[in-house]
Amino acid sequence: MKVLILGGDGYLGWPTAMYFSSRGHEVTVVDNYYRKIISEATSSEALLDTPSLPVKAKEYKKISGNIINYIIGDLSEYNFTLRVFKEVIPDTIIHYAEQPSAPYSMRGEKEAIETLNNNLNVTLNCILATNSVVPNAHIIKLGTMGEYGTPNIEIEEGWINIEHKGRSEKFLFPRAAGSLYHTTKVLDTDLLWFYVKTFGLRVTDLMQGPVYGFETDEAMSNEKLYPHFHYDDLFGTVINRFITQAVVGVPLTVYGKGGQTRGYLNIKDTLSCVYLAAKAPANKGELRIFNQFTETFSVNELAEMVREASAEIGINVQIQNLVNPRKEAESHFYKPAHTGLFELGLKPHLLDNKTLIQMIKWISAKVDYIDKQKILPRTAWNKL
Ligand code: USQ
Repeated sequence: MKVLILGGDGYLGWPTAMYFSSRGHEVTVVDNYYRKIISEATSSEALLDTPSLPVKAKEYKKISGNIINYIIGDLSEYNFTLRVFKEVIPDTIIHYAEQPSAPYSMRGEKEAIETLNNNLNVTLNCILATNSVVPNAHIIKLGTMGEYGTPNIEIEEGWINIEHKGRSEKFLFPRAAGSLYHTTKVLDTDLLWFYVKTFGLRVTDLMQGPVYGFETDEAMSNEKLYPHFHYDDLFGTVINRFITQAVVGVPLTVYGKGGQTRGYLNIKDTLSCVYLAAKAPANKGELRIFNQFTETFSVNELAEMVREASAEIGINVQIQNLVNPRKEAESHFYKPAHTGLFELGLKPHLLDNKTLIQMIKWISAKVDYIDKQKILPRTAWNKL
């Protein structure tokens, strides 16, 4: 496959590039370092400074012999996007090029506008350029489980049949996002669905839960090839944050009552899921939706697991319930379906003590780089 990865410098973008490349596919990544720029602008730098794409591509070639092509530019500009598509002529487009942080999108007016403009413009440009240059190509779009929110009924994989007054119809499962960022993903899905119907595109929308981890087989322990690891309140996801907090001696920051339950997955499983979706593309005119996570946990359960794993290697961890900076249900029903990717062959890496301890040990070796000022929540939902 000729694979075009939009957002190829990101936490998931770069590991995905290596994953496809190491399996013999021709990979081009595009990025404008937006994530890095806004991390720096908000004092939320990643744990380690990751090199630029040219340096990473060179390092990767050294250890694997494979070439990853890179193009630097802003995919929210249509002319640039069109040029990239004409240059690459992809079979598969993997679209990660979005502002990925819920707290960042709720930080203020500037960040809200930026998130909405970037995320929707890139999605629309991706759709239009695909239709114009490669209408048979497969778009794989990273959505989020947060599109569904936490309804009091079981969550289906994307679609639901509804019977109403004696008639029935299939609809997108009702969405109820909990931040502006999550709302942009709902709007992305609506855009994709509209153009799947209109242009007959083939699209897979992956509703992914929070991801944890940093180590992937393709990096071959070369830390220059690791993704950005964030532990700050804006860009760090909860498991990555708890592990860092355990190492640096900050009580684990459970927001509110801690009953918030989500579907989680190891970064290695993100890569397999995207690969499985790419190998078995959606049909023309199909918007295929998979719920992409391997197991569910409440925040309290995660905090307990991190405390136990830490205790095994002699680290004493405290847990603290903070006033929740977000507006979200803190104790709720949660039962999402997630069979589609398993049916395609997903073999999950589940969260166990061994995985947690490995992560804790790796972070422990970097303890001098951890800045405690970045840990407590610096932004709240009701500020806007
Ligand atoms: N949480 C805490 N303490 C913390 C950080 C988070 O209790 O220190 C809680 C949050 O309140 C939330 C849960 O943990 O209930 C998950 O938070 P998160 O920051 O790990 O994840 P979230 O903001 O929802 O976003 C992340 C990614 C986003 C992706 C999403 C999937 O940043 O790109 O779309 O996970 S999902 O959560 O299923 O919508």
